Amino acid sequence: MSDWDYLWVNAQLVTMTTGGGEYGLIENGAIGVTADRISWLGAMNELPVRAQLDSPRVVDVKGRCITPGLIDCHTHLVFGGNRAREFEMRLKGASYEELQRAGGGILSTVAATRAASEEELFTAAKKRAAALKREGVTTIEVKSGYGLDVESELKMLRVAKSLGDNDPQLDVTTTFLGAHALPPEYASDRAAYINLVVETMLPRVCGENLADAVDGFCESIAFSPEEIERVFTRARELGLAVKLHADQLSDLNGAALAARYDALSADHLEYTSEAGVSALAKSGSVAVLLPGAFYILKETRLPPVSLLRRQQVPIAVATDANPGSSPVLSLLLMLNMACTLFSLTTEEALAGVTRNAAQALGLLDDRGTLETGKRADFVIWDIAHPSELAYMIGGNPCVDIIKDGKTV
Ligand code: DI6
Ligand code: FE
Repeated sequence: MSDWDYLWVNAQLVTMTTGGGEYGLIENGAIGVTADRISWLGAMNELPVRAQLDSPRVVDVKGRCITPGLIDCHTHLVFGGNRAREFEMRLKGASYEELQRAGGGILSTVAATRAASEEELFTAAKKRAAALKREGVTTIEVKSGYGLDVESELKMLRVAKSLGDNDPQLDVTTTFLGAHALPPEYASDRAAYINLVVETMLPRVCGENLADAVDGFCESIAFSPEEIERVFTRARELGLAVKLHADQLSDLNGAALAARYDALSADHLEYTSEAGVSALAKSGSVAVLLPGAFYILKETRLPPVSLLRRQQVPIAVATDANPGSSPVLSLLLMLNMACTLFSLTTEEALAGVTRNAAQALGLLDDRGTLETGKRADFVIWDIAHPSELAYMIGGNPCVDIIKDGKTV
């Protein structure tokens, strides 16, 4: 029986491939793996006649749904301390921007992250990753950006990378976010900090192979479009892909800026204009929506979902897991919020944490859908229809996770 090493049968296969029906659904299907790849996939009645369904290598999932492994394509999972006290202050009326300008916000996490050892950061991040994993997450992106000096940024990236080492369920991609906030020691010399990022941090990060991509926070409380351009220019010279925190709190034409550098994604986008959406459509960048940050900051300005749809920009959804604007460790909750807050369909939301999240990480050839030849990362859910994943809040229906062809 050479078609597969293991076969899962009687499944609702939520393939998330495009061109077929909703969710790329194959009702009453089977999926086989050989080594770490999907080697057979189709309807039960198309199984080869020689298939021996009573073999111990065959698992009957009894009508449950199987989706691709979930992908969280935007997280800040590595950080020191937390900002629960700041959450209290915001509830009493302080705004996120006020706290940031007063030296709190990101900078308070920077102080805690600099003070933490690599081991402490790892232990805390590993716990957060475990929460994501329980809900069927098999790939995450993790950013630096709370170190903001050479050694602390490298420390964060090493910790982020090591989250995936020896973890049978989790692949980690890392992103260098040196342009996240201006560190206090450069408060009076912005250009000198950007020089440090461009001339010292980026070459070190690249030389030590610590990042798959480069991100920036383009915002009045962070960095200007011109400053981000300096970082992106150097990143592209070094052969690194870019992505951007764009137009979250104001429209600085961040989406168009990201598009000019062929960004993998532009993220947030609440204030993105129609021209920004058109630019993303042309560059083929993914729009990553982050409903957790929108919710926590009690934002009212909605991302331009109808325009993104009309211009066929792929939409991803992520947790933005971070200690300030999105203390969120549930990607399933983000599915619900993307639907209720941003009016995505349940199918769009699920595509946002599978196919389009894979594209946002440049990994669509390898994962993100159920197709033969792709990595055998998938999740068995105790649900009868994929809409249930976005519909229910709480009560995690994940029953089994297969990563690289192996049950974990
Ligand atoms: N992502 C970020 O990087 C910033 N906002 C966001 O949505 C700030 C994160 C933080 O407050 O620590
Ligand atoms: Fe973020």
